[in-house]
Amino acid sequence: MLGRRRVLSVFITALFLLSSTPMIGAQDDDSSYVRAESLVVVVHDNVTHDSEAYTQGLEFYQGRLFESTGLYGYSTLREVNLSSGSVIRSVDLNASQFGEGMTFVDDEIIQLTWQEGIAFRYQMETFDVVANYTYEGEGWGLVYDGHQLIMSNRTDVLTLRNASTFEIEGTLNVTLNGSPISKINEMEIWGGMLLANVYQTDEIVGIDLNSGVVILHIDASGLRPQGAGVMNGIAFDSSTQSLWITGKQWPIMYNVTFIEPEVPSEPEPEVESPSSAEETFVYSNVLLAIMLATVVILLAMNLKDGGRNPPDEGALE
Ligand SMILES: [Ca+2]
Repeated sequence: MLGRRRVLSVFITALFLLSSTPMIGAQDDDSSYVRAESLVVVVHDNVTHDSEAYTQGLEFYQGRLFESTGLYGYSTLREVNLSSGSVIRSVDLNASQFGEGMTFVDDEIIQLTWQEGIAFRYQMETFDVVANYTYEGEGWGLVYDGHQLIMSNRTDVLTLRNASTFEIEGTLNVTLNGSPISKINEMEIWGGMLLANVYQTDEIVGIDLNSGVVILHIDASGLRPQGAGVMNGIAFDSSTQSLWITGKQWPIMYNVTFIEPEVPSEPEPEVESPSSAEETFVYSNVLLAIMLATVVILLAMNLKDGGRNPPDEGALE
């Protein structure tokens, strides 16, 4: 009888433990982040780009294209003919300075350097340097949103700076699907958001300017010409409402838009399926345990009753 009680006790304990197991899948119900919408690039047109230009900054000003190039001894600020790719005019940086991101603030241009900690402010029509600023850390991308300068520096934290003084006024942490995303490089304001190249990838991210959350995740793979450097250069021409993309020493620049992938991507269901399967597995275990426990309880009760009141065959009518 003690053996039956022990068996019954084990099953009831097992039932309790299984029923108290956390339901896998319920943990995934975290709505604290916005999942980025996945898009792909569609090319509408292309023009020649200087394959010698190690593109670090790319921006239009009233339909005119300007570019900042890098590498020690080759760094420039230049105005470029959009149709031919030829350099209209250019100013060289000192050979010890590696050009980086650039952007317009009204009719002036601010250009970063990579590790030299100095930014130059130019008068747009003359390329005369009218001011310079120093800063800590690396200089990567730079863009002006009409209110503040937004500067990237290799990390996931963008620096917000005063457009007149270059002083730091704030920061913006960039996250993709809930996790920090670093190596934000060349940038552009487009459609009310911040578009940015992610260094050493074929990805462009669309970042919410208030939260830093990536709301668009754009796959631009297939654009990079063979033998060329990484994609780095996004510029929106407001005079024609056209968006252009190029890269470091790319011989071509693409006019693009972004669309949803034609074939629905499979990864999402695959991500969901393991947790669903595990959830089903847990429920099955609980159900099985309940059934087994019920059988044991009924068996125990039956044996108990049987021992106390042996069947009276005479009563079977
Ligand atoms: Ca740009």
